[in-house]
Amino acid sequence: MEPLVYINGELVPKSEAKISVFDHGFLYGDGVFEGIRAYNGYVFKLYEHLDRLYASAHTIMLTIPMKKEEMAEAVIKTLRANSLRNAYVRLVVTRGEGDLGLDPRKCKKPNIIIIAGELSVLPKEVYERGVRALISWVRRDRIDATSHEVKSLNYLNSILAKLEANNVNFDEAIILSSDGYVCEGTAENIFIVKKGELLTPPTYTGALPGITRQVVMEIATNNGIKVIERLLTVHELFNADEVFFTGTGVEIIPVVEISGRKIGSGKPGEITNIIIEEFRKYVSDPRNGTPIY
Ligand code: PXG
Repeated sequence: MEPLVYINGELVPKSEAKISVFDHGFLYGDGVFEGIRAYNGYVFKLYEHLDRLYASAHTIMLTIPMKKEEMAEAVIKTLRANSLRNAYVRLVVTRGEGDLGLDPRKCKKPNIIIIAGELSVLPKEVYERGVRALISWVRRDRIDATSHEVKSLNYLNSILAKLEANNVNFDEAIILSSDGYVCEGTAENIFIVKKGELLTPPTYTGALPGITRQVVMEIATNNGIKVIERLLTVHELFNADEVFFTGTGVEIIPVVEISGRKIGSGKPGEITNIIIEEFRKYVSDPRNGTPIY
């Protein structure tokens, strides 16, 4: 059976799931989205994702014509319709159909799209050996510009960095803030381990306030690992004992090389492995999700 896609309240087969070419999400990247995972029949941190979606929409002055509870039901309905228990959910809200000018006032009705499927971001062997990352020449958009604190449909900033990594056969890129501090990956937050402590950049570097990041901070604290949120320099990154990325897509993945410098032992680190193990337990705990069935 063909997968079913939710579009504005209806479930339509994938081959018929279409949006107008006049949609400003397509014409201008005008819209917001979320990437959500479901584990063992529970949508992981669904309300945290919805809070972030509605916050992103608020900043870009896009009124989502649905209450959060209705949106939660729509996500669950889409997963049920596709008989999924473990899945990746892409929830997109666009400005809607307008004309050929960018003025958002021309768009009368946002389009709400929910796609449920599978996602694998990096190959399995990269999880085992660790990521080889490149520091990109592309800086994160400034916080007073198209800040990635907003999860908008503008991902060219990340795509440029990803292209650069792809061009030289690296697995992923690390993006610096406009003033040269470590910010994040293309679709991941970043953590370093130094002398047994966990450090991560604040979101005012222009990074997305990641939900996996929040969970990792909680897991670390609960396991007696001190977490510090502060600006990090490239020098500190190169000289970290361990580095890892977090995100809904990659989950948690070790970083073992950055722009030619070996990180720590050059193998996935001890604390990283503890966090990965605890994260697996955390996501399979029903208390951290919303039941689908
Ligand atoms: N930074 C950026 C710029 C992101 O886009 C994260 C950090 C991690 O946030 P979460 O809340 O996921 O821990 C993201 C997440 C995709 C995809 O298909 C992108 C993300 C998540 C899932 C899938 O490209 N971005």
